[in-house]
Amino acid sequence: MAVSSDTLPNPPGVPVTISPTNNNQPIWNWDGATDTTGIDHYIFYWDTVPGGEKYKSGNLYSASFTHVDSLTDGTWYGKVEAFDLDGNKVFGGNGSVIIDTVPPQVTISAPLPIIYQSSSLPVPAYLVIDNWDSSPSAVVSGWSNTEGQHTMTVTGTDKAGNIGNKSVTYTVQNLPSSKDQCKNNLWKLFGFLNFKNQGACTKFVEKNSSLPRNLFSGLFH
Ligand SMILES: [Ca+2]
Ligand SMILES: [Ca+2]
Repeated sequence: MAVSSDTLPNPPGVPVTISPTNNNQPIWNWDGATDTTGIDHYIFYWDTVPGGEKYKSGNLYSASFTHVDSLTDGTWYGKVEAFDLDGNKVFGGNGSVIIDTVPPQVTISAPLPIIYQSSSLPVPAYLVIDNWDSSPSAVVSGWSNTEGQHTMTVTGTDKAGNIGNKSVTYTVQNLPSSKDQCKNNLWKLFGFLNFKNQGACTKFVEKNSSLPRNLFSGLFH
């Protein structure tokens, strides 16, 4: 029964949730309101402006609210209204959450998907840009200057936990420096030199062994 002398509830706490987040159905929790005759229920309000009341929940009988409809990316504000058993009501303060569901974009400028020699393979060069996070983390894996095919991957992660990545596959192939590297069809490994047979490979080795090394290294990437 309502009594006219009933006092307003002590307001509920500011609603809190993990922020930033890529969960667009976040869960808010708050410290419950208190009242001399007891709290009956809460209503949670949310909007894109602080204190706004564009959207609201139904009656909540615990100090928690989970969005059923997904929030769009951006900053959202939430506040709680507490109702006591006599129908008196009071608002708590504004909480906020940043929703970001867009992963960082990764671009790789080096190495290129081509053949390099070990000595001229460039170090990884890349850019990681995010729609919201001004400094997303970047992790490089798979870069190697040993001979063979390698796939280098750059993985970017923003503060909301979204992950974006890009990969490049390149080959490290050094020039043959001994005739043994031409034998038993091994000359076919040097496809970028366009050898027609083992003899062509052997001639290449003979010719280049007499060239100064610095001139030699300028011939290819
Ligand atoms: Ca009261
Ligand atoms: Ca993002």
